[in-house]
Amino acid sequence: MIRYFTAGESHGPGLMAVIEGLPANVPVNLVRVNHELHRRQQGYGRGRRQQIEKDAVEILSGIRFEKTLGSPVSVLLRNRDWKNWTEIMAVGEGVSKKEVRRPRPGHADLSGALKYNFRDMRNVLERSSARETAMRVAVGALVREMLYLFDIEIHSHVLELGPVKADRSQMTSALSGNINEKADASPVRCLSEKGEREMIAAIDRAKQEGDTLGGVIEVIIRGLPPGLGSYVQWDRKLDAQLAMALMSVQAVKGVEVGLGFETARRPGSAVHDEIHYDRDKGFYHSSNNAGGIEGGMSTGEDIVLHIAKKPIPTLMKPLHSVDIDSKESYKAHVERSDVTAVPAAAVICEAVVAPVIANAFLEKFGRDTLEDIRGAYNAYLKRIEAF
Ligand code: EPS
Repeated sequence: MIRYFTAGESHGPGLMAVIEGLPANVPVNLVRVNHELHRRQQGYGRGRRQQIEKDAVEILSGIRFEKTLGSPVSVLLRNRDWKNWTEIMAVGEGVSKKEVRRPRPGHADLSGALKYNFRDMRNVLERSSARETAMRVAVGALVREMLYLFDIEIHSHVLELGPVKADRSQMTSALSGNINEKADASPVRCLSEKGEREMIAAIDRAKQEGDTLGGVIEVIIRGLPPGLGSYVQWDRKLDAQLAMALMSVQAVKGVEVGLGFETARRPGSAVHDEIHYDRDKGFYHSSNNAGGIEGGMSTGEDIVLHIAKKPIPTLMKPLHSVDIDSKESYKAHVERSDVTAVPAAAVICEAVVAPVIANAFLEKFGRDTLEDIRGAYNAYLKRIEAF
């Protein structure tokens, strides 16, 4: 299966990953991979860091003549900001400046310092920073190179940002088309123009007030055949695996599949998607409240996920905290940050679900080489058609 690890500190020399399990002979377009990194750097309400960085991958192994070898793919992404931090983040002897002693409520600072016995909480924040998501987007982008070949698409857009809830009835045409194309054109990835205006105004207000905003993201995965994932064992359930991947994204506090929490409030007759059959289409559902997953398996409908991201914990008007040395009350540490990173988080959510989907796909259709996978996939589609 596809496994990967990331490494790297936010202001260290760079980020890296080793990805194992990508099948052999998958064509890789690095321009497209780097474009995913560019998408993550967008979004209204971000701080100055994104003006410093121009994220692009260097491949150190696993790809030859623009195709995967089936061997581990190792990826490097250098931090341009490193040149400003060489002394503070030195691997050898350095200068201990910019120490962090007043933990930010909502950040990993305090629990991390207690756990690893650090008196300078920079040691925690450098790794817990959402900068790490740049590498996860690179990994997701490489995995998506395989998914494209089977017409599997992963889209995202922003439904809510802070107090603003975009009106879904104004999005219908956008939702049926190429969602990413439209969302990419919006500075807040919102498919409704009114929603976009209101979100931008809310970000401006939060910035003035020294505050930050979270939001709700929708991820839509299209083009999956039915039967990926499994009901037979708890850790093989596709929804469980997707939820884990999404909950691992910095600042994510909730994940819903399809109607999610709303299913708990409705009777069964108003929740479950009725089944139909059509000679051309085969089996299909007349609605998709299940969000494309039943019994831990894909149904063949779009997979629809909602992700709640909390506001970034670094507030320019900081909350109450305690100095870990003096134990006296102080305002929390302030460090350069973003007012919101919800639009970027949507792109990150697309990326982290890609390895989960690819693994479910490879589990069903084999894994060593693209040709074998294609053969198994086509045979499965034929069998389903004749079912
Ligand atoms: C981020 C880079 C960081 C932050 C942000 C995300 O850069 P810097 O700390 O140099 O400004 O902008 O990280 C956080 C908000 C956080 O709490 O860690 C990025 O590349 O996405």
